[in-house]
Amino acid sequence: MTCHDFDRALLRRPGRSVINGLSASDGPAPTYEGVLAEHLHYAEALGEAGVTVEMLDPLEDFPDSVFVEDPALVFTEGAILLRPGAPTRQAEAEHLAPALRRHFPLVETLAAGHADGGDVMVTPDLVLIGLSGRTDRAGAQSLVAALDRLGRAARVIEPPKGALHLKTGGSMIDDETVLTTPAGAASGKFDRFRLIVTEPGEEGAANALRVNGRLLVAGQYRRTVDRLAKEYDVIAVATDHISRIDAGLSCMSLRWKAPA
Ligand code: CIR
Repeated sequence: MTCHDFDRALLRRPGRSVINGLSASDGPAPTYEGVLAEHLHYAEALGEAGVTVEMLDPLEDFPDSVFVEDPALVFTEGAILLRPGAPTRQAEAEHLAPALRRHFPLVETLAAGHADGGDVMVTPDLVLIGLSGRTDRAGAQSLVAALDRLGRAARVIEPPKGALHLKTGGSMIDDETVLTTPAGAASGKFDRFRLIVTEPGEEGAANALRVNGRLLVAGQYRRTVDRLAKEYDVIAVATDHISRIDAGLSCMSLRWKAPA
């Protein structure tokens, strides 16, 4: 089964409050205009890659709600509403529920614990769930059970330390290949895949997004973009502003293939 064929995506426009999104660093905050421009470019890139985008209205009370990947997980077979690990993000799931119910007849929920979609890596035969500061063991195990109800096999892994989410440090960019950081490669966690390592100082590029035949890569990481462009049909999308609130390219959409 290939895991990069999509024809639909759900996005949420950033609110002005996005400048107060969670960040582990004390560097400069993004500007609202900067995030908005990056989000628009991202939505256009998804369209260019063959996906129909639905844009939800901003939620000003939830600065991180533009990162719709974290409160849910979606597949052709159905959706799973998650329970994000950050206290300020937990209610994002209930705000996403009406849109998911419109698209998916089957919406599963987590029985216990916390899990963020950023910790979920879908591979052709297995869904990998990384434990993190956001995804605890109870949440990961509840997610394994919910995935099983959708007919998907899953495994819980201890990802390389130091990253916000599993996919901060690695992305499946085709059915055999993971793009990862030097730390991700050294961890051995992705050893069953072919690895491409981000160029020195460009760890932020590891959160890339494969959509159909195209590969969205954070444009400010020029050397990694050039390396990938030798092999993939790359669309460079800047993430200078959203990366200031610890985000990359996978987190701004939920993607799936509608049933035939
Ligand atoms: C957060 O800390 O939750 C947001 N500022 C960034 C979330 C990024 N999500 C993702 O990569 N899946």
